[in-house]
Amino acid sequence: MKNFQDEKQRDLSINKSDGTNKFLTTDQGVRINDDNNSLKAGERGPSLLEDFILREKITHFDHERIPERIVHARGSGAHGFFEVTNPIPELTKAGFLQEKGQKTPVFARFSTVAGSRGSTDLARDARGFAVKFYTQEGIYDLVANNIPVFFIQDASKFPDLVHAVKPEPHNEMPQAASAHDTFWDFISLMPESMHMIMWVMSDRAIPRSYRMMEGFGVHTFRFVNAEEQSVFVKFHWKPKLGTHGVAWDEAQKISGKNPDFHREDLWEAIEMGNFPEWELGVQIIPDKDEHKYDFDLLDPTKIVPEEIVPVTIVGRIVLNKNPDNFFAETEQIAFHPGHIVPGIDFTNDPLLQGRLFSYTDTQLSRLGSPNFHEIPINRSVAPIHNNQRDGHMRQEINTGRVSYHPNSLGGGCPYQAKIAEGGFSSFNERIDAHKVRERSESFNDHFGQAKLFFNSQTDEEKSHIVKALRFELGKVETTAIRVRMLGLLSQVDRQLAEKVALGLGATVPPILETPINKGVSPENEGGNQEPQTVEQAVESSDALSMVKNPTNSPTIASRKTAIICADGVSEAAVMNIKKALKKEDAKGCIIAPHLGSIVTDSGGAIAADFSFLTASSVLFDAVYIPHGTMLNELAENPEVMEFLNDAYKHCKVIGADGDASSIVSGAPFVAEMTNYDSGIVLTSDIASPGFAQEFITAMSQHRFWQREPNLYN
Ligand code: HDD
Repeated sequence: MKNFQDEKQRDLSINKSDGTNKFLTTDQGVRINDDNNSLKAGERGPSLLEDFILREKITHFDHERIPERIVHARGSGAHGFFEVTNPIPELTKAGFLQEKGQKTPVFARFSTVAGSRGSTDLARDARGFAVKFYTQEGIYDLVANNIPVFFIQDASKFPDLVHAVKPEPHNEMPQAASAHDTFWDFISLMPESMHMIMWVMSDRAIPRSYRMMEGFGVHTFRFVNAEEQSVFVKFHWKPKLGTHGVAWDEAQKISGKNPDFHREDLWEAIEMGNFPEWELGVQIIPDKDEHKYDFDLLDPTKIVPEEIVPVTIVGRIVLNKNPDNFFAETEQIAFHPGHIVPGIDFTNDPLLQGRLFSYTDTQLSRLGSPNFHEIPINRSVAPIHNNQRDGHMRQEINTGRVSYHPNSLGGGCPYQAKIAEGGFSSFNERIDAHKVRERSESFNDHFGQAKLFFNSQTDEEKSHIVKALRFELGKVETTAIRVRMLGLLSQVDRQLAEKVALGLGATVPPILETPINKGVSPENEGGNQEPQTVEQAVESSDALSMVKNPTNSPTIASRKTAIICADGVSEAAVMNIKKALKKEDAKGCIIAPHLGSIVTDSGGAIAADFSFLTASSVLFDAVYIPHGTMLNELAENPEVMEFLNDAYKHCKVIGADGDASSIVSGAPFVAEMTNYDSGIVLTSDIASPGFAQEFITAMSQHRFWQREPNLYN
């Protein structure tokens, strides 16, 4: 099996163009002499139709946009590689998983789901986590999300779900937001969505960074080994930096201050050499255990708790190169859960089965041709030979007269591959069934795992879920929808429903045995969808909580600290914290009343990275005010107080030393504090040897959620 040492070998297959030191030409290669003036009859006369240079330029411009993705339109991507750390040839014959150290080039694209291409990164939403593996046996796409379950069980409901969450059709509002009537109307009638709703109302739906999200293949897939034996498999991505979110108030402010927050974060991390990294893990379920659990493995609204089937790590991805051109790569990349290689196969999950149709179909509409596989970012590194021909924008020049099989004129070529030669053959699953439009009764538990998720959260996380639901349902105008939702929530957790109801000024309805109260729409009455709650084998799972998540580590690598300065700041203090942060691969940014240079206490100069106008507290993970002779200027600056107040409200570390401590202790929020929490690092000493370390240790806790008023105390 050939190895890719780095992505350079793949780059060779990409058509790159660089205009440096080149003549400007038309698309036909004619050198252009004047690109600033159109051809006219006289210098003040009308433009001439014969100006082929103008017409070509404007025509191309007029056609520059392609339809954005129906969902996941807003995204960012990067190149990198996948490396096997723990080969599993006994489970799968997939060539890229066979040998330790084996590398495969990848391109990963992260996205929100509901918003348009230009919408904010910080919407409350699931995130897409799609990875294209350019394997030697063809393209393999793992088209995953950062949430391990989905809203619906059957693909036929996907257009309805998406119509409900997208801006409402009469007025195209709201953008990139689920907090509106049509979404909750649909959800309140779809009890199967309750598990996913718990996840999207949690901080998973407002990640701190794409680099700090888990990824999940959602469906159960199959691995198939060389003996054609199969096991069921669930895919997991585990982030090296742990799983972290932001506060909801912070997310909303970031959306205004920097809607490209996640895009910029991914780009900058890669430019700075802080390469994002995830481990790829698999949960393996033997074929014989298909019916062993109290949920159905084919039901995409269910997880397999890690306490029941642990995750085995098989490799890692590292993203180490930003795209050269957003459109050519990130926009034109075409993912498809049906892009699989020998050794990986599907299950009969009805959501997955529908996806297998949808993705090719959408590429035809979006990229406009069945030749989308020829776009450089979509090209397989494995050679392609078949009898597909022609179509819009065909790049390949197929030679010879034969474009059919079987043939004798072409010597029977290209010829079929035997399984032993790497030919794909579907897993030989036995199917013996009636043709029905029905859902299996084993899909009916809509509340059991929603409860498991909720029970696995810390009190702070539960509190966030209540507040998110109060926000979302608070934006719903139709009272009946709110009440219906409270009815469904009460079947997840009575206290949760009551706390949400309190914020809405409503009462939780009694659980009546009427379909409407269970969320089932009147048309479904008598259908086979009566929701149930099944007792779970585990009561709580740490992997489901972001705070207790086993992926979390104390690293502060690539986190950003705002160092608030003004003329007279202590140069030694600034250098000290910057050095300490750099040692941890974190960054200190100088924020000052103006851009340019800040004069330090020793007469030196420090360059400001941002002014108070171009920076904001919500764009940083921590705030530090060094001592110096600038006390009065900063203490009287309302922008400084806003910085500190937001940092406090969003549960971040705040630090100050020497006389600067008094700025923090004079801040209004100090009055609210019952005791100095560990996220406030103050010292009156101007040369405290342990200060920087204490600040960094506090930062490594990421957020001090216990600071917030907690609804579960
Ligand atoms: Fe999907 C895009 C993930 C259900 C139909 N989906 C898309 C992307 C991701 C997912 C990550 C963006 C890929 C990229 O970056 O280009 N989708 C999921 C997951 C699902 C899921 C994890 C449930 C487990 N999707 C789903 C269903 C359908 C679709 C049930 C249709 C029946 N998804 C699409 C699509 C998209 C898409 C409309 C839009 C753009 C694209 O495919 O290329 O076909």
